[in-house]
Amino acid sequence: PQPIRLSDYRPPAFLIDEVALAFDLAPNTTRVKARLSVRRNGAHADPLKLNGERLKLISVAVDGRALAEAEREVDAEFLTVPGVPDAFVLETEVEIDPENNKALEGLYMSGGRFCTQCEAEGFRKITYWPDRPDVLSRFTVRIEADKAFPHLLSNGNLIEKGELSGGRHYAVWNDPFPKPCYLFALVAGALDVLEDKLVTMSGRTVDLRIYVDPGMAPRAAYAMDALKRSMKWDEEAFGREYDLDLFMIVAVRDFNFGAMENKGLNIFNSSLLLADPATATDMDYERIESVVAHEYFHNWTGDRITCRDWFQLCLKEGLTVFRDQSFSADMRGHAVQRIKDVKALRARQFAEDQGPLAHPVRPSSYLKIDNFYTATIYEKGSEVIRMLKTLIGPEAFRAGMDLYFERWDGHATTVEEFIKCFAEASGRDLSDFFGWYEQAGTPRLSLSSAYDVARRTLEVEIAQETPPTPGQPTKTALPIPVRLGLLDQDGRTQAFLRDGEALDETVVVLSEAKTTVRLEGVDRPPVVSALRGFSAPVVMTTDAQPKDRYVLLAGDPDLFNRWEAGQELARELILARAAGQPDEVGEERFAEAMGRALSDQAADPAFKALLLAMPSEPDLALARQPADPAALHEAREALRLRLAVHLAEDLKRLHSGLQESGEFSPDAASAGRRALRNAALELLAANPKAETAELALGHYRAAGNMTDAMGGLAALMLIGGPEYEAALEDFYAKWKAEPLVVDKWFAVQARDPDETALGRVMGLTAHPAFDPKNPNRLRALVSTFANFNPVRFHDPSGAGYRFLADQILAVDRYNPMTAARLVDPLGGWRRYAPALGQLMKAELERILASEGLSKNVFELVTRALG
Ligand code: B3K
Ligand code: ZN
Repeated sequence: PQPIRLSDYRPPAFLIDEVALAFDLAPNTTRVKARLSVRRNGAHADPLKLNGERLKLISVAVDGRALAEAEREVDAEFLTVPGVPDAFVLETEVEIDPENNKALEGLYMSGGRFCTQCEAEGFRKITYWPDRPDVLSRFTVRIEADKAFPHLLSNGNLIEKGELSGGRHYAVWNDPFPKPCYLFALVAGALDVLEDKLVTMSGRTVDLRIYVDPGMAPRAAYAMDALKRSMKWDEEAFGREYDLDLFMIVAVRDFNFGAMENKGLNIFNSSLLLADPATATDMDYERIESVVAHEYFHNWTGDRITCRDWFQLCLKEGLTVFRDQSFSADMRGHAVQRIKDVKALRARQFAEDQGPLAHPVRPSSYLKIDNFYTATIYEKGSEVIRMLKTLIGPEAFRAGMDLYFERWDGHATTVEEFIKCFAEASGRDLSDFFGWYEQAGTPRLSLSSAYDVARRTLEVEIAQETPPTPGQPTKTALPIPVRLGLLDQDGRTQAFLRDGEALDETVVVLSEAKTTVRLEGVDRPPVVSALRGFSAPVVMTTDAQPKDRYVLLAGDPDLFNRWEAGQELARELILARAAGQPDEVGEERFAEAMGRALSDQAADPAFKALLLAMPSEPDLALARQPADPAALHEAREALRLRLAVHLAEDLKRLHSGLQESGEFSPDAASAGRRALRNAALELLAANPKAETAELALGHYRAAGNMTDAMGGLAALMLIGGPEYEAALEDFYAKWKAEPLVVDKWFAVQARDPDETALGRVMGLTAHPAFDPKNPNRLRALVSTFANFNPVRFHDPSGAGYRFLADQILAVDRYNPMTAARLVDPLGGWRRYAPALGQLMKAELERILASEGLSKNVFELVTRALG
């Protein structure tokens, strides 16, 4: 297969201003008629070439005249019509089979309902079309179906509906906003609806509707609340008002990823929409809030302004993640949100950047764009915008956004044009900044400082270097904002002078390989708190001593760095132990410090819960290579055990003291208290005594909500034994009719670090409730195992790798997009000890040698091996 390159971009040969689609829905034989007003774009004599896959062509007509077979060309990917006029009406009719569409792309069926997923290139499975994001058209959509499908939905406004003979009915929708076809959506079927209203900033009333499985409407209440808060927030933070009179969200059970921002008709994976205290955890609530916001925010950053081509994906995704993270920070607290976002960035994006799948935020070639919906495009894409805001300041940033909305509304554009808006608004030359979009890899910073007592000056030197990534052997220096402040040895903030200005904190912008700043008026020996708030997506090492980290852990006013100091200390202790050099004294000292941090009455429980969680095993595996997952697991557990023993009384006190009484509330403060209580239990579970098992079982049994039930079950899983087995059984019996809860039941077993876990996981693929055609269920078991259970996935026998490869091959036969998403855990093979790495590589080679591989899996496996 030939890669697609950014440098080959050409404007579309034909534009389509208007389209009328008519769907005659039937599970196996849906007819789609399309009437396109086509116009030649520029002076050329090219034929009209439309994408179309898996379509049964019934007819084609130009300006009302049916074309004979010789007048058009059809193959597996295109319909080509030569010699067309400069402006004409093209009519096509095709037949498709939604029921047998298990790729879940295009028009398919889920739970007996019709639904669509078109981004990135699914619309070509619905009708013949120039399937690219820079063709913007006004859609009118007529849907006709049996009345067994009572709701007939599409984008925009409902303009007509009515009854037909033979038990059928129809609806006609019109979307006044020109849009690319990837934002098209259609839903038809039996649904319950939760309705609400919102008055926008200009006083317009918008109808809000969330459509869910019959009986589930109460579980959409939290999503509705999150939607209303998102709409208000976008008005306040960005001046963006919603533009249609109706906003709809539909939940579907079978969905390849989280959710989709189709204009006026978002479609959600039900796992990211439905919640009530009995079935959803606080983490689910949190994700629902952020994803509802994310998809809503796309209305401006994605729908009103879209991407010129798919290389510009970060233009909408990085920016929209930045917006949703800012929203969540306002809803739930900035420090806690930042810590969670950075944890996710490190776990996914840093790992990606260190492996063969590393790519720039704006890649320059691809085989299947579906493979580029990555942590780099999304999370690093957001970090880049965050840095931009730090560099030019909040006012210039807002002015740049305003300019972007004003200039590009209604268009498809590029990252260059986006950055240009900020350069203009700030009057700054941002040409260097563009390197962040084009250069892959995580920059490494090393910071050293020298304090001159006599002169009371501190010289801080920061060097940067980005290691090579595939296709980019040499790297250039990037502009990197490093936010820093000083403490004294007692943990008090120390003011200083920079260029004569008295400050508590400053941003040092690195622009060269090495940058030095001199801070004056530093009266007392300083402790440097650098990269506050994680001001850039980099890995930083410093010359700080453990004692400095203890100062930061105890009192850095920047909570991110306070947390980071704890993580750094823990990481070093675990790595030392994994390398056979345990620092027992250091471990005791760390436990002491954690005890003090826990007793800090002023600290937010959600923050303390984060402090208590030791760096994850995947995080540790990135810190030193080659990684030995078994040694890391053991060393991490040893540190956890020491904390559990040392802090036993504090943890038990926390656990009993935070017990909830009264009604469940999903708000951040209540969630934070539950998080801390469950974190205390999780830590206690590192000490698998009979007493702990009893405590965990009691916790599980007494749980009045899913957060605590899962907290108890997860602790029991870590402890193992008959209590765990009993709880597992009880849990399944209780929840077997609730698909989203059954997913949790599969996932907890997939995370089990016990030796028996791989056998258990393999056994679970034969469980009657395991349905690999449902991506949620597949991910709950297979992806959880491969990504979050390193010690069992990296079984020295290679059985974990073989299991994953078998799953990839099986799923690839019907759902390439989801199969490709499972490849990632094998991609890191070079980072592991050769005995493991070679086994991983062998599985990648086995996959590659299989016949009939999809382009999606082919591309990722080839790159992983490359
Ligand atoms: N834009 C969609 C992602 C589509 C993924 C296609 N493979 C959801 C989102 O980022 O909001
Ligand atoms: Zn998005």
